Amino acid sequence: MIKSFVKLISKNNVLEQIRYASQALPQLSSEKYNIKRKTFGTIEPSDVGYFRSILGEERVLTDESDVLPYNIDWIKNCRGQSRVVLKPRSTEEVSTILKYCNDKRLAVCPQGGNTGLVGGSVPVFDEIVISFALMNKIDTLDDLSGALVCEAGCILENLDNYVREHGLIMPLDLGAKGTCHIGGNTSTNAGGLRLLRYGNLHGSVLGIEAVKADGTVIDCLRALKKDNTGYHLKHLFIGSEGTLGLVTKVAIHCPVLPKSVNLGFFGVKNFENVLKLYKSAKSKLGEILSAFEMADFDSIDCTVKNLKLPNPISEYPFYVLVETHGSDEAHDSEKLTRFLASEMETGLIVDGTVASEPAKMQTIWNLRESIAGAGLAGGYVFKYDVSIPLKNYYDLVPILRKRLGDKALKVFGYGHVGDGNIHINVTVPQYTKEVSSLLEPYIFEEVSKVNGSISAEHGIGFRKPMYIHYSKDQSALQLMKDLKQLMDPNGILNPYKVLPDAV
Ligand code: FAD
Ligand code: 2HG
Ligand code: ZN
Repeated sequence: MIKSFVKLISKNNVLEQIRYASQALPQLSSEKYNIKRKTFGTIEPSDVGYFRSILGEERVLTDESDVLPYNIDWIKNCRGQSRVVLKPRSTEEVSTILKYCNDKRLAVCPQGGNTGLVGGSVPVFDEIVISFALMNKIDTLDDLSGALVCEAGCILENLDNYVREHGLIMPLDLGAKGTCHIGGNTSTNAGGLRLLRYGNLHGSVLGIEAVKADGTVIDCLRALKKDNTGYHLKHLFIGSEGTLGLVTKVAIHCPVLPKSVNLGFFGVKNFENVLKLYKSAKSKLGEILSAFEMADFDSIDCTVKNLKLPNPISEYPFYVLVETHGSDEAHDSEKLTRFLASEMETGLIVDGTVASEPAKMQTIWNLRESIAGAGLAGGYVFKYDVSIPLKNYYDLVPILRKRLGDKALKVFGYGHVGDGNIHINVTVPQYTKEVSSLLEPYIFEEVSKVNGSISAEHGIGFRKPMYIHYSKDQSALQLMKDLKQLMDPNGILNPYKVLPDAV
């Protein structure tokens, strides 16, 4: 066990270091959340023998210390009890594994980079983990249309580095890019930092190859922008978190690498001004605006202190990060600098800095992207990822501070203002049922009252099926259940996730 953690700590990655700083194992998910095992088959030595006959010794992990990291999620909230990890290298192998598991009623948990934040990527009981880590080949890139076709296990950052050499970028970017897989991104319909500009994966993903529970390979891997031939089946796999099929290949549209990139980091005195600034940025920066992110004082303070990262400006109640992607450096940087100057005059921006040098921009982005891991240093973090109408966007943060009082170390809010998506993090020394019950279902009730969504971009996973009804109507839930029944009649794909037990 220790061996695996040490191996991971040695990675030169500040977020990974924080994540594994504590050797304490999280409580078993089944105990913590009082879940009963469903009547699936139990893995026998003969099953392991079968998997070894297809994959060989090395791609079937059974040693406890090798399997452990696959049982624990990124925020160390969930812990499953899997005893087997399979590492297929091809769609055919995935298909053979699933056919066998379906025949024997063995449940499986697909896993990409295991950066998911809702416990969807790790087993709950003894589900077999199917890791996509070795399915990491790039098939084709058409640098004229921008269509990239690759296997599900390709790491997002590796893909971005690859397409950049061909004058393109990946249409999504997130703090977990160095670890998450494109198959995981697709399965969660990940949003990220530039959704405002490049849209979500239902728009960018051109095609998908997936394997159904019974092993049937569904080939929807077209790399066309337009294809209106019947039902748009690829969408079933985008955001279904491994419950309808396992994504093996993805065709995705990559936008052109912007010739000019500029970044502003601003101090703002209150949230009302953050919203006014957003309105102004849309109007004054128009077509070049690529990101509009906000973080409150505690988000940045916690990140600066816990991760020892520099804050390029002084301390303010709110911070706003504005990025532009354009094609004319002189024009774009002048536009952003003018925006800063004029909004300093109006008082919407109190202080700020604008950068176009890659190193300085990286320092600012690093600060923003590290907020997700910063709270973990304090012990335990309750994370909520909700969509709220902009006028109510920040309301819950002060309400929760009051509600929790000294039961929380910090309550902070940050997120993708451009998408109406706020991340609320509540840090505590350790998980307690008392704090949990003050937060849930309270937050979801409040979100539902303003017609928000209880999951903006992270998904439902293991943590939220019991709350999905706050954002999904009964009729929609029934259709989800019908689709699940059709595509996975034995329920072996990622059980205990997404769908509530009773609809
Ligand atoms: P995993 O965590 O391994 O899996 C996620 C889900 O997808 C699970 O249900 C799993 O079973 C399923 N799955 C994985 N691969 C497959 C497959 N091939 N076929 C079928 N199902 C599969 N998310 C955002 O949306 N926006 C952000 O800005 C963002 N920032 C983050 C920053 C940090 C520091 C961290 C740790 C996480 C962040 N996330 C963000 C959450 C997470 O990175 C995304 O949900 C990501 O898309 C998960 O990809 P993954 O490969 O790690 O998938
Ligand atoms: C982000 O935007 C991620 O940084 C993570 O979606 C959010 O951890 C979180 O709360
Ligand atoms: Zn986010």
